[in-house]
Amino acid sequence: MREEPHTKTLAMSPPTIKLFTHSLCPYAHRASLALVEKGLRPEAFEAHVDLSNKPKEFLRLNPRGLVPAMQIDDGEIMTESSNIIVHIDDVLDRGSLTQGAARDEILEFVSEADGHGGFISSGLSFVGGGWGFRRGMPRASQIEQFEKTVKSLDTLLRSSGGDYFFGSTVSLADIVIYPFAERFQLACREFQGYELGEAQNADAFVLWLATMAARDSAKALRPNDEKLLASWRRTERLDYFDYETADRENP
Ligand SMILES: N[C@@H](CCC(=O)N[C@@H](CS)C(=O)NCC(=O)O)C(=O)O
Repeated sequence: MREEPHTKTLAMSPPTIKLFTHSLCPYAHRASLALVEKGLRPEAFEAHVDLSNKPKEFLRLNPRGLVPAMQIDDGEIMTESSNIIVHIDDVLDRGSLTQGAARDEILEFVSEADGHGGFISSGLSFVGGGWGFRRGMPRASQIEQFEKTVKSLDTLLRSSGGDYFFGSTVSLADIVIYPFAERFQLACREFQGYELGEAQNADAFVLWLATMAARDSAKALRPNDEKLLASWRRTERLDYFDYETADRENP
């Protein structure tokens, strides 16, 4: 059998990806989801950082000290989860996450996901505000704003022609929202006694949550709910892992 020239083997070899992450951080969860959807195993790319005791080496590479931060083949460190997931989709061939004609719409959706008044900012304010949890329902205006964003995601799903925000395959749009949706669903049930999506008859959104939760990527990256809830009840903070050692295996 004729051997392939060595240079070709090198050109074809996939990039080495190192994701500085905290396995309980919802922003970092976006990057991990994108990488697992591309066929990588978490063990192959995760460099877990204890945010309550950041290693000097991590701060030297990434002085702002936030996760996620990604490094490809010893290249420059890249930060900001929404940029990182777009880059992942661009550099890894397998299974486009910005497929077809909707690419521009998906990229716009991703770049606006963290905006003021969107699902994420109004969800954080619904469950407590400032990354804390509050027991009981928030003010009427906070309920109204959050429900409006859930409704608008529900409307997008109803018109998408598939189970996901932009059609019948998962995209970066689903990935940018899901880590927060997963946490809000659990937190709303626990702290507000409120079923996310059901109060507004957002059936398509409820179905989407179940569809996403059943994906292998989501299952591989989800901590045990009961253990996570125990820490949430004790600390009453979504970002408790910034202040104490914890990870997906020991949330
Ligand atoms: N806008 C950033 C937010 C990242 C972020 O806030 N990460 C938190 C963990 S969830 C963090 O690194 N916290 C450590 C700190 O604040 O020192 C992104 O989208 O990547």
